[in-house]
Amino acid sequence: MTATDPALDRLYEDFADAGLLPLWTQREDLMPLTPQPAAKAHVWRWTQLYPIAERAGELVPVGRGGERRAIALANPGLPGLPHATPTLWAAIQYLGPREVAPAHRHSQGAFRFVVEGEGVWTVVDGDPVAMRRGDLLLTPSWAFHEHHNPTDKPMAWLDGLDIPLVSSLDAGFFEFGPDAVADTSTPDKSRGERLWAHPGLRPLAGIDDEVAVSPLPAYRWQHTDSALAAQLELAAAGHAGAVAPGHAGIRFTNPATGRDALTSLRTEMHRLTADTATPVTRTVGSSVWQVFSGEGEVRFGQRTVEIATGDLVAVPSWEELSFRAYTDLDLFTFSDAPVYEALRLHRSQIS
Ligand code: GTQ
Ligand code: FE2
Repeated sequence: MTATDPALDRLYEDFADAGLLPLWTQREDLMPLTPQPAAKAHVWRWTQLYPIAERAGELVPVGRGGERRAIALANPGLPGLPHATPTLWAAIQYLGPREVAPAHRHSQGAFRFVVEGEGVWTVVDGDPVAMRRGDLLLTPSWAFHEHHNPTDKPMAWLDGLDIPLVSSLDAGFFEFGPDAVADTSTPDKSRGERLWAHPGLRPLAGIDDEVAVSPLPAYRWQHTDSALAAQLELAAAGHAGAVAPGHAGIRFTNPATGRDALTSLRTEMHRLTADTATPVTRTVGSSVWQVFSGEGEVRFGQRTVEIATGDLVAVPSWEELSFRAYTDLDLFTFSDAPVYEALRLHRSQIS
């Protein structure tokens, strides 16, 4: 029997006419031995991103329709798509002096992380939240949000969303909000923080409510920094609590449940002391890392790339990954881990 067998040819034609395809010709692609991501490990430089965002600020208005001056990291392995990885959106968003990004809401979940600058308030379901260096700000799925910059300086930050995931799940819904800014006040502390940013203390109002997404809209740098510093101090004194010697790490969690702050995205901050290297790890699911401060290198398999403040790194599923710190190195990261864990598809390997 050969491929030119006319009966066999007819069978394949009939498959196509009937809207059918056999497994046996594509088994290796459909069911690989290990994940075979199309996305590539890639690094974007902050020194290139920021000036490009500034130019967009001069040339492109922000307003209703386009909604945001957000410039997405496009993975070179996913040509034509504004996807950092198959599940994750990562963008630099730029808001000039006195500009407003109008209110809307969507089923995609989002956060903002600030590497430099301050002065924008993001109003989340009517609660104005200040954005400052080192802060993580949440915009959970379906919460109305708008951003306004009442200062005379521009500000840029990192947006992380699950846009590609929601797109591949055909679960995207979107609604425009009112055109006028809901609340132009600029409080130092959001209402959410005033209620929830007290360690171990939960307000009695709604204590029995299920709180699926974090009621805390902001995770402030002061808290993140002191949590990381404490781990390293304890480790230096011979106590447990750090990830490894010279490696501190925290996860941003929902204070009501202890679970991930957002339902589809995991967010963490890692601190490596100078000369510390992490073990080579592979994880199912993809991630994006941003250097918050310091210098070091990231290694994908045999390829090593130097990284510095603001640089962004996309890591596909099952890629060999490790970091080495040249100076003290703070790394923010987000991933799709909660999704893989919910589906029990998570796996990792440390070599
Ligand atoms: O700030 O609301 O980068 O809706 C992509 C989509 C930011 C936002 C993005 C969004 C936003
Ligand atoms: Fe949005």
